[in-house]
Amino acid sequence: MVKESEAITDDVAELVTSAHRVAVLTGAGISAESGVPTFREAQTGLWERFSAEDLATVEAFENDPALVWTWYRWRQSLIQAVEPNPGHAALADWQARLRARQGELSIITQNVDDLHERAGAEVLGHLHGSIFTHRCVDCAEPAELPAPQYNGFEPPAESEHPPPCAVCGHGVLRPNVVWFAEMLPAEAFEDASAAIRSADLVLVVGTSGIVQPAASLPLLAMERRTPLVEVNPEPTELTEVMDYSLRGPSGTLLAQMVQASR
Ligand code: BV8
Ligand code: ZN
Repeated sequence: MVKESEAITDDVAELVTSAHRVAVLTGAGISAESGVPTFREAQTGLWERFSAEDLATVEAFENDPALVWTWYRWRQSLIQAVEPNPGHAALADWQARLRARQGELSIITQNVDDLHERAGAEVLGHLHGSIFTHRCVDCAEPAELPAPQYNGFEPPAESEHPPPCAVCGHGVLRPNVVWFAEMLPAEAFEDASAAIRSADLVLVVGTSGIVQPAASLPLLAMERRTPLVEVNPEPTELTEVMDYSLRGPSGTLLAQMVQASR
């Protein structure tokens, strides 16, 4: 039966202190305090009539390439304009301290941003790809692009078309994110599964637990009775399988957990 609390309890502090191999699954919520909207929040500007789920699909891109392309380039501008928050920093700090004593903290993220890395952490896998790299829809050749110049805090008034592929000349570019109904990168998913199977503590931070198959990863911990701790201001689809659910913002609670682990 999950134990919910708004602060770190003694038994969570004990788990954190004794953990040697930690696996952390993060979602959009860990970047919320940096100012990056979560996936379930309403869209604005050109995209206000759409949900993120409608836009993050091959069909949406084929149907209106400029609308979807601009959404990603604008989101990339926003991510570039914000900073990692104390939640990202806490995981980076904890990872370094565990590695210093031959332990490990594996970060598996659903996020397409680079805020974990910019906080100094190493990420084991980006299950849903990266917004920063691009490829041709036809020949799949990677393409180098200059950073987008949008104002990340002000949705653009009109959209721009995805550039043509310079290699094959007939495809257009797309971001290297995983769209709905697309397969996840196999290596990232396998590495994530292995890390969770060998962990002695699993954290689930800032995810609604709706999107599959990422949301099934914590079940690998439950099967082995590995302690499961959730950090989220709201209950989620995964709260019921947690041992502990810390009901608050990750920026505060992760910092408290890392403090307790010293
Ligand atoms: C797949 C990249 C196999 C793009 C994303 C029918 C047909 C086909 C597939 C399906 C189907 N029905 C279901 C599926 C499977 C589908 C799925 O799960 N759908 C859901 C909607 C039910 N999954 C897929 O399609 C996956 N592929 O299954 O392939 C296949 C192949 C062919 C046919 C069938 C199957 C691909 C899924 C990947 C999609 N791409 N992102 C982009 O970013 O634009 S997913 C996207 O949504 C994000 O990456 C993220 O992972 C996800 C949103 O989840 P969260 O991260 O949890 O974010 P969310 O906003 O939901 O929640 C934020 C949380 O933060 C909240 O709980 C909130 O309380 C909390 N929070 C807020 N503030 C804070 C906080 N927490 C802590 N601190 C705070 N301060
Ligand atoms: Zn091409």
